[in-house]
Amino acid sequence: METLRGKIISKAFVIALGISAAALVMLGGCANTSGDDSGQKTVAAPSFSPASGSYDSAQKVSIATATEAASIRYTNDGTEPTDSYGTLYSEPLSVGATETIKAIAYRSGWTSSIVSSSTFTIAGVTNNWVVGFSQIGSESDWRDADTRSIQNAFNADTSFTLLYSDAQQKQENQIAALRSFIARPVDCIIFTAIVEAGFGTVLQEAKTAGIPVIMVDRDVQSSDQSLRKAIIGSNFEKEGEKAATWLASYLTTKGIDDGSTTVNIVELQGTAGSAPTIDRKAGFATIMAAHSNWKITQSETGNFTSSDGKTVMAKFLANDRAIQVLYAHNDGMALGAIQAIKDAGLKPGTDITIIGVDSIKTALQAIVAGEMNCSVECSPLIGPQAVTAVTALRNGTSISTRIWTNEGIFDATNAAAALPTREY
Ligand code: GYE
Repeated sequence: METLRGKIISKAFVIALGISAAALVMLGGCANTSGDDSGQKTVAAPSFSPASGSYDSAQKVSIATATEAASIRYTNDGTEPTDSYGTLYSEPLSVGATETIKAIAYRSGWTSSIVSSSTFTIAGVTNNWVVGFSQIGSESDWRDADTRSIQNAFNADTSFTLLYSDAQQKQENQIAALRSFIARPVDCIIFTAIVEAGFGTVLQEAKTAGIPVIMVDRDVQSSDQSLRKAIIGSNFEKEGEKAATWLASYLTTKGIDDGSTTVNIVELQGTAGSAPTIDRKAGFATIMAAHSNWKITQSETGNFTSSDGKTVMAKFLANDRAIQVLYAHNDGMALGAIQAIKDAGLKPGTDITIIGVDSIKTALQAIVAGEMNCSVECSPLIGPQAVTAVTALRNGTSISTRIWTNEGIFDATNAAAALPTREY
């Protein structure tokens, strides 16, 4: 998908110039292939349109490279983009307040371009709100869909300028990003807390500076919740309960659980100390309390990533092949675990009942293929609700401190029907 989007950008650029792709390759080749000692070609540096400068009104800024089939990543929080860091460029950015955009262009097998940087000074725009968004990283498909939803929703409304900051899974990066938003100062902060604890001081700094903070997805610990305005997201504890409730009825129907023989369950937890890990574990445990024969025999973090899900599941299986159920705190880890189960010569979805959370497209496909049994939905499409909440704050309207997202559950009875319209 990412490469495809990159291609679309380059195509659009080619069409805009009215020259053939072949000519452009040559142009790219001549313009920037002085290359390195290995003879590898270098991607042409991105250019901005309009160019950097002072403007009286909000601008739609396009970024392009002369190299065909190259992708572009950019940042607007002062950090340096690389071929794996920064937002993948897909459409013109709405710039309604002064900001510096840095961009890099890259293509597989080529040397990446230098980083181009452009500062846009916007004067005379009075009603624009600058919103700083501190995201935790891109550990899962869910996270990428969540980032896109928020960026697209704010980008679509030219009265907002969204400064996006990717913490790359590090709490200290989030604290630094929040401090830079406070120093600017932005009008509002959108914040997803990587873990619940440890953000009290910086949230107090935002409050003292009079900058409202709206949490999306992951909240901070309860003792710090008075420091933020609201939380928009899912009920993670309910998700854990739904997973266990579904499991109870499935195991009974399949004759796997007679109510007294031990049911051997393993658990792949998400990021340690994060709200969804704490709550998904707790919700599952609540329902499990009514099933005295269910036993969690092994439980470890897979950090919400597919690769760790695979590694940890392989370890679980090496310790014990008699596992009957896998409860994974997200689908990405469940999908990684499916690989480990196959590698161990077992049949996922049959020998081991597998439940995940998120309901990403690839999990629904695994359900349809019979390799996974259930996924509890957790929607990442929070952008529109975030825009509504920030707009209300700008208008001086009060907002609810708890804004829920709507969610269901998928298994073999409804996964196939949902796939064609699934957005993430
Ligand atoms: O379930 C997982 C992601 O915080 C709800 O984080 C989110 C979780 C989601 O990486 O896939």
